[in-house]
Amino acid sequence: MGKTDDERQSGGAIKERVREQTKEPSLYAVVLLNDDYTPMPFVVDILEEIFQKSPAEAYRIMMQVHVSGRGVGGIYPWEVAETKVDALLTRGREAGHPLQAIIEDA
Ligand code: TYC
Repeated sequence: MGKTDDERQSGGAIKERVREQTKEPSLYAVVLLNDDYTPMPFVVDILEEIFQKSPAEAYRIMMQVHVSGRGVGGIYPWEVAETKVDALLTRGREAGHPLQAIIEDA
């Protein structure tokens, strides 16, 4: 059996193709949306607990959402972003708040 181009170029080991196929995962932004009813401290708690923000950063993001209508909670691979949104929606629903978030291309 003859050697392939990859085998010749890498001294017998087929390594090159593995690196060519490796890709960074696509990233997605979890965007919190404003509403008139969810209490500010509740949103700050969500940002600290689900999005691992410091208290100061959580307050800053919450106020950005309150003033401008939207703000980014974090940027993640798709499945992580979905899990964060699920957790946020569940926490909001259980507390009786209409808090919403969407996923966008980062
Ligand atoms: N606008 C809300 C209020 O005045 C606070 C709020 C902030 C709600 C951020 C949602 O994602 C949100 N109580």
